Amino acid sequence: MITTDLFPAAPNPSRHDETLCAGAVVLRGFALTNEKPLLRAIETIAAQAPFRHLITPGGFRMSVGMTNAGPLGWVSDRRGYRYDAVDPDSGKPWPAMPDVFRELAGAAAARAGFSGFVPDACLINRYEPGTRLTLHQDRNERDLSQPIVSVSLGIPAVFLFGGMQRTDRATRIPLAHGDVVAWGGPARLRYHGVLPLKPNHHDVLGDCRINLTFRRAG
Ligand code: MD3
Ligand code: FE
Repeated sequence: MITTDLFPAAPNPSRHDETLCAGAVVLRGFALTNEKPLLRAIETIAAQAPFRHLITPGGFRMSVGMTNAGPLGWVSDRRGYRYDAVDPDSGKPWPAMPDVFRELAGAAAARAGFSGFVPDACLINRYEPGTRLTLHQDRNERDLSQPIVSVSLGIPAVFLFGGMQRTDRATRIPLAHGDVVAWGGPARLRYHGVLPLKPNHHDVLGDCRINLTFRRAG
């Protein structure tokens, strides 16, 4: 019998995989096979929990639009950054994590060398031309030995990958529609960000970029 497995469970590195440094692997085009189910799932989530511009603890409106799926969602307000089971705009739980999300994240993590990754949070970031994300660390998750998996969709972006201190020199990594990156181990606490997006157009997503970040938050 012939079986087709879009996301093989066993690590099966392709020659397109790029190791950026210990713990950081780019899987070019890894999300393309499930492009349509992913985009449909994002539409369903955004209909229940619309993208919104959160306020930083310092009082600034984030230029990135955000929503979440899964048992926990990342939120920011004047009180700080945290994960919460409830969408503060609706008072309801965040939309469920679609199977296609969980399976893609687990398969990408396994291929990058992080087996057994089961995310409980998916932060969905929406960028328009001009939108940026300043250098930061992701450290609100309980278990920092768990990786983060990111999926880029829509117009391209330049990702900034820095060091363990904000002032360390950052390398620039172009990320295109369908690219997946897994970050863990010694890369987990590296500073990172996204340069302001250039005006561009994507045939399916229009003038926007959507990034999914899968986390084990709780
Ligand atoms: C490297 N998002 O949501 S994803 C974020 O493209 C975030 O929307 C960016 O940074 C985006 O927090 C970048 C890539 C990423 C995510 C987490 C990381 C890179 C990381 C954690 C540690 C090191
Ligand atoms: Fe981040």
